[in-house]
Amino acid sequence: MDNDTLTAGHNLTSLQTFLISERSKYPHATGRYTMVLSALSLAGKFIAARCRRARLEDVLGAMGSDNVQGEAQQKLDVIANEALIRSLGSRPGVAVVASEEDDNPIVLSNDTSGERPYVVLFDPLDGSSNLDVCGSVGTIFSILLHDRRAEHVEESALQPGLRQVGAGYVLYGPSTVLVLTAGTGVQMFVLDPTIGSFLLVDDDVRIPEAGKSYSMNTANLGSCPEGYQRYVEWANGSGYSMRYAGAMVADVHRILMKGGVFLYPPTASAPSGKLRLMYECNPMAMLMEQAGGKSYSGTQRTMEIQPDALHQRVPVVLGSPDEVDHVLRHISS
Ligand code: P6P
Repeated sequence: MDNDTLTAGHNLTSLQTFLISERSKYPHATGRYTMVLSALSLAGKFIAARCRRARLEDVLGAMGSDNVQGEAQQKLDVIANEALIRSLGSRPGVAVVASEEDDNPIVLSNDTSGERPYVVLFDPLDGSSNLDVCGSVGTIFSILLHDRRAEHVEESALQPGLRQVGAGYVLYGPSTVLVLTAGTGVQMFVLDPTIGSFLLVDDDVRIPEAGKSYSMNTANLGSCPEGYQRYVEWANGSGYSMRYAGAMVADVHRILMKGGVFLYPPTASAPSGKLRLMYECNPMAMLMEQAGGKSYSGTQRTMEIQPDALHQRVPVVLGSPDEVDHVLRHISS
């Protein structure tokens, strides 16, 4: 079997092998970044397993019985949140975690010696209501360097997206997919549940330049600014298709793979947009730009926004560069 056949058809690179290989490129690396990604991978595998059983456990919980650990049945998004906090908290390298599920950042260490250089923000189970209908859901994460100049360690969580040193998501769908970037391109892994490893399937993910597909909850269209209404009218008249799963990770992954544009504009019920800047839009923006795409919030590049609140919401337009440009042309005119 020649090398090409081996490389092309037989995936022999696990996430751990990939991380060790990447770390070897940086002689002064401490291994703490590797530990953070390893913790996120472990939590992702745990959450994937629980998602597979969510409906069954719900049935057990609905009978008023306790689960096997003697705990009252919990909503899976809380379980996912706990898994991420416990996985990250048990590893060196993380000073602060911030979650959609918690009002304030959680300080794991006030150590400013540099031994815990990272802040990890996440949406533990984005789109969790899709679980009730066996739809795809996801975990989204953003990694910042702990700003030791900050007077309070929590302030490290409020840095613009351009300061991210890593970002990614885990998509819990027919298969479990991990997509991540550390600023040198985008890599994609698929979980092989028979061996419990994420295996590398693409070491340089590139988004198609264009794709005649948009992803938006058009039920909100009537309350969106007129530019978005003009864009949708133009797209519908230009032979575009519309796909919308109602879970950001599922919709964004489709666009990363096939091309197109994802939009969540300002609406009457969400005047600043619905999606959160720090742990939804910024990590997705980094992934898009690293894969050759674009991400804007209105006419501003998403990652340039200076955050003023942890759970700040912003509008978002992200995807193929040509498709984002089509939207910007309509909302800027
Ligand atoms: P709507 C899920 O609730 C979520 O936060 C994102 O995953 C998704 O893109 C969006 O909200 C869906 O919102 O208003 O279309 O139901």
